[in-house]
Amino acid sequence: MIQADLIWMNGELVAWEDAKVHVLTHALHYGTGVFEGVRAYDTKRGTAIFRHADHIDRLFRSAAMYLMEIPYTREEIRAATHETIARNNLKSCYIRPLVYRGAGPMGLFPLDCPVDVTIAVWEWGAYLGEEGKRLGVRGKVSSFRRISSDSVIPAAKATGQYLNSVLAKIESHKSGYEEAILLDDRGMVCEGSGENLFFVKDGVIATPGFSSDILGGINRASAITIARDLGYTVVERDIARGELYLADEIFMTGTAAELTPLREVDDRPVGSGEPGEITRAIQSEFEDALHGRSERYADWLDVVAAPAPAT
Ligand code: PPE
Repeated sequence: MIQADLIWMNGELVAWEDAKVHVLTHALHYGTGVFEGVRAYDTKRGTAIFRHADHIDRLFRSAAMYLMEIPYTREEIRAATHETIARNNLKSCYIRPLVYRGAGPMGLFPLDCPVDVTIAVWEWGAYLGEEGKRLGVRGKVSSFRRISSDSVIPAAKATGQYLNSVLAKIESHKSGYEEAILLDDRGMVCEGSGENLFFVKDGVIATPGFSSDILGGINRASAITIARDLGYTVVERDIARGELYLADEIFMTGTAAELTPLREVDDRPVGSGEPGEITRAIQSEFEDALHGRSERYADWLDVVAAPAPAT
């Protein structure tokens, strides 16, 4: 991991090495935190954060669903993020805002614990590899089902919920695959361990909807918009596991993974075994949007003001 210099903690920038918590931090014991994964890109307009307002909104919604009140406004979180990027002199980076129950009374009842907020940034390359983005990755359906609304809140991006993704990720890694595909509690296709999933058959694009307990990915929303703008039909519907084996194309979207095609599922090639035409068309527009090369999606970018020159 490439370290940056400073991390924002409860209103202050502290040295990376000093960004520490107490061992009785509630979230460490019970997973009572919510977070975001955001990326900033080096664009011709300067360093620009992709769909920043949408990520901040989701952070506040995730916190609200777990009855955590964030002690800052959306605008304060936005400004703190800009400052953290600028003060670390990063042109492009991954951004990890985290809101968590800090050290306070022990025990499951969390509402008397403080709500702490941190924002870390660092340089992070392609999550599933540059080659993965170009040639596609190999996925395997996980033996672990995706968490369901029966027991937690899958639409929230909550730290404790990620034990589910972690189990699926370890299993797929140990079995020699790059990514896990989780089915929902009904056995329908849900998503990757950290990505949403799209399926293409006979020119129509399908993706699981919220009734499959997906995380509402911001890149999922972007891919849907781009696909429709390119003239494709996109439907949200249940996808059976067996349909994956009949797919012409499959791709995944996420902040870390960006848009990554799948070239194999459960050892069966997806389509020709190479990323297909529709995947390529959407990926190309999407990459242009991320990197500020697209006029059409220019308002998806939140440009970070360059740091003031030292006086
Ligand atoms: N599902 C899950 C479970 C998930 O974690 C992510 C993002 C998505 C879907 C896609 O959401 P979005 O980024 O808004 O399009 N996963 C984040 C964490 C990855 C990690 O390893 O940490 C991310 O991509 O930042």
